[in-house]
Amino acid sequence: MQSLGKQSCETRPQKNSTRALVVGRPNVVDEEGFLEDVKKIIDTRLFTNCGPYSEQLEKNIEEYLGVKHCVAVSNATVGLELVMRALDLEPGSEVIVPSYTFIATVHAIKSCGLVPRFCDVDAKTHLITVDHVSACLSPKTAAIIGVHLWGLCCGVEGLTILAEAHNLILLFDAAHAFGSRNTEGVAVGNFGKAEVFSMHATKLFNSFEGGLITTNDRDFALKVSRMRNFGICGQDVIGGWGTNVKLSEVHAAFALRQLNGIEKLLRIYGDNASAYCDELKEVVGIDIWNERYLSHEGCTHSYICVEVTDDFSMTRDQLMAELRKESVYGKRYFYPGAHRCKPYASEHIKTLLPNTERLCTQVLVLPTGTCISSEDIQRIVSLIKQIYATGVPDRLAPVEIVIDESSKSVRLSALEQERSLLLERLKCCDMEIESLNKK
Ligand code: T4K
Repeated sequence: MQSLGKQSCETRPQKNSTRALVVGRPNVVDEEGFLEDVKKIIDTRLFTNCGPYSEQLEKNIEEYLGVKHCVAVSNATVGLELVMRALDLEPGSEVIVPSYTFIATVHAIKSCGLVPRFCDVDAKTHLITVDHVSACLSPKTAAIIGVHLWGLCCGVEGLTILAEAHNLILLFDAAHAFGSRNTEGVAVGNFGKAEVFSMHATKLFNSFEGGLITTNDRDFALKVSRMRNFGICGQDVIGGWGTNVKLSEVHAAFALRQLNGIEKLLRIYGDNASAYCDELKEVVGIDIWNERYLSHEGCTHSYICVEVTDDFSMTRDQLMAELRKESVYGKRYFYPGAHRCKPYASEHIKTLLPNTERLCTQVLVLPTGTCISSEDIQRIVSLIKQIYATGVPDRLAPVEIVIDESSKSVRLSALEQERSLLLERLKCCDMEIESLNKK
């Protein structure tokens, strides 16, 4: 039987003589210090339930971001859920969300009995805009979730005005954006009703797992803080509904050590982005997103994102497959787009999000972080240039993507599902063409 735990790790590197370069290899700032903390945690027998390390982490995050309140939780997905539950939105109300995001943002909405209303993103920034959101407003809209992708802050000012004008709640998924700032230099974490960061292993600022909810609203912070701990608000007193999404002391201790090294981490990600841009900006058909924001100090470049356009000598998937043969594991974030994924796809056969759909077929995320040296970047860009020069003549040629053996059956069923959705979509297009031709 296939190991259940391995299902999602499509890119777990294969054994190969060349060192595998992956997206999201975790940063570790201070291993020795952390091991000392673990020893203390074991000695004191204070393992969880908002202990001293968690409290210290929240305090230090508030100081670093200049935000009034931080509530640490076990990951960003449950953090988003908690925030939405705390808002007591009418069940069935719509939440406007970009389809171009990690599926977690959308699943969190659904988990709360709310309905995701998919919105397109700007072709250049990859972020939602006032215009895209406005096009999705309906009498059922209750909230908007902006996602600060790749470490770039959304246009928060415009979105705030729009939300206020329509009496909507504005939230931000800041999973990618710890350390990011808007153009005025205000740290992400301060916008909307609340923002949620991820400290997943693969993030610039990570713990093994973890999430942070930030808000400048005291009452809201208190409500969310109680809800993460079963609704307990005093000895033997339950103040309301709650669940268990606390951050353990070991996770908090690791995050505190990472926070001590945050400036160094930000510098490394910035330097990696500059190195990639220097090398890739001249390559025909490679549009490197990071280049647009190199001079924006508030962008952390927590991901390196390239758009493989039609001018490149092969498709994005063909390039990804070629790179994997050389142990470079790029990721297709966020293929095929949330509105084309289960359980949302069947209701969105007719939803057209042109920019999202283009990005889902063109974007390739490349390795960055502290485990990627300038020599590694050189190797990756040389490979891309070499692959460009060699090319493949047939853009429709089948792509063989190296995947972990344990993921094979999952991948097969996903492809079958995708194929049937595409066929359905094709039918819809044919019908629309026919009806337009008749008019
Ligand atoms: N919102 C947004 C916009 C997000 O991007 C995410 C998470 C969330 C919300 C939710 O946050 P959390 O609830 O997770 O706190 C990964 C991460 O699992 C996920 O956290 C992240 N976004 C997403 C963008 O990436 P996968 O499916 O790509 O993971 P996987 O297992 O393929 O790993 C990615 C790469 O990292 C691989 O190349 C291997 C490497 N890796 C991974 C782990 C876990 C390591 O080298 N070591 C490790 O321990 O989702």
